[in-house]
Amino acid sequence: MNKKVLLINPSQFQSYTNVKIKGGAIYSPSLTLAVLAAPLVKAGHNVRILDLNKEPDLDSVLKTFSPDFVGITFTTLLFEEARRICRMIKSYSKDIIIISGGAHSTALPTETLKELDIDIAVIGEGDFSLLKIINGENTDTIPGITCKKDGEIKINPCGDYIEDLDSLPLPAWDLINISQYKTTPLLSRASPAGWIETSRGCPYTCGYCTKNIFGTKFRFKSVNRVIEEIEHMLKLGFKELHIADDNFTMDTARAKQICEEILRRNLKFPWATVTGIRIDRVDKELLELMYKAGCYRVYFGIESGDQTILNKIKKGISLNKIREVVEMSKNTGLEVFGFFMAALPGETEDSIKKTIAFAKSLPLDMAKMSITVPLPGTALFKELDKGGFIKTYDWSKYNLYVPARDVYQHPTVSWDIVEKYFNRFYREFYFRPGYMLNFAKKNLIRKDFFSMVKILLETKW
Ligand code: B12
Repeated sequence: MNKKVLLINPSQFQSYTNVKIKGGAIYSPSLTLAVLAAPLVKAGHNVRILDLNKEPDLDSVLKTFSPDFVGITFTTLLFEEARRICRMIKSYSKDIIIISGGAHSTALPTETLKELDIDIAVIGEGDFSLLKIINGENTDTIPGITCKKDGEIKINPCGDYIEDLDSLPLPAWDLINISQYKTTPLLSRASPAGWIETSRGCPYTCGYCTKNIFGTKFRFKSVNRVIEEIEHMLKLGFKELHIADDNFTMDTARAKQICEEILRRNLKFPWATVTGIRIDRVDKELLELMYKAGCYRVYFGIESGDQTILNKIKKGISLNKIREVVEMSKNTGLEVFGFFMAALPGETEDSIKKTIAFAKSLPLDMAKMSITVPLPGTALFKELDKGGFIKTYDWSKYNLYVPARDVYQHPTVSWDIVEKYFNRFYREFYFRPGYMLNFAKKNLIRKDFFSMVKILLETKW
């Protein structure tokens, strides 16, 4: 029997409260919910996607749509927002079955079920487990879900990861009014920009990264499937695409074939690797192909300017290699964005100084530094928790833009030092006369130049 399913994307305001460059936060249509909706729509269920970043009035949607099921996605940072939403839904009707999923539910399913007014927490990939729940299959038989049974919490062991990603239906973007989304000019050339997922999983073991959703095996969509998804998104009105993969260029040959097929089909659209690619998973030929195929900016996870720290977090890259690849990317014509982290394991005043100096020494177009927060489900969280360094499990304090003095005691550096150099990083990187001149020269031709300047002027440096 067809069910009415409401999929909710919570307001991300909580996550970005203290973000340095306010205008740098991305508010795009939710890839997660478009992906989860697709198998449900294909099975004939009546699905609605509600993005509270765009339509905050949950109450009226509950009244007009009166769903049988609600699915909610949230990161750890949005836990309190999820709590508020679930409480609202249950106070509207106790009969609505609430299902949670995503990074936090996967890391702490039992706690999530205990703490929130939800009925089921899905662990890992939810594409088919959600469908089974909505189809009314016996919850005892559905792998990777946690639910309440006779007052007890029952966890069903996870099944295998989805091996054939081409078997997933195309994301149900048509359930979202994408025209209401405007992507910040700092992180886009055209708007609206949309997220595309071409692979899942990453074999690398960076300690601060959440691996428990998609695991360590690199699984990927075929070149034809990726192109089919690109054409689908462009036809629906997306003007730019952002790669959402953990490790898009893990298989450099596949990445090259994707670029070659974009060129062969003469698809013209700007795109960028916004969630970061690895320095050691690109080469000159691939970078040139990416640039020719419309990629205008590559984002690299650089993290630190201190080799000891990079080794300690098992990043597996060298400072020399970083410089070589950043320069190679620039020579190709690509813009380069560097991600850095403060307060990584082993951090000292000296190492954070090195990171700032290193960031300024590279020909980067933009850079972002976030604070290392031990997120549940990561090796770093386990290590700090075991060592007694974690101070609170109040997830609302887990924010990546403020020194995490309330979250944990850092074993090697004080939060005053981190705060001092975190602010210094942005001032010293962006307020270099040469950099500002270059930024102006490069962007003066852009029609949204002044809105970019407005964003930077509104930033509390
Ligand atoms: C792309 C991305 C973003 C995009 C958002 C894309 C989107 N989904 O709309 C942007 C740039 C906006 C973003 C922002 C942030 N992100 Co982010 N992001 C990612 C990334 C790289 C891919 C996520 C994605 O879209 N994957 C594709 C979709 C299809 O997969 P999915 O979302 O995981 O959903 C699947 C399952 O998780 C599950 N599922 C998820 N939700 C639900 C809900 C239900 C009901 C069910 C049944 C199943 C289910 O089923 C889905 C299909 O299999 C992940 C890394 C990762 N490996 O997951 C990090 C990740 C989710 N982000 C993370 C973080 C911390 C953030 C930020 C806080 C970082 C920051 N700098 O501020 C912000 C804040 C945003 C927020 N919501 O709080 C962490 C979350 C960890 C945690 N414990 O919460 C991750 C896991 C990165 C990491 N490696 O640690 N992110």
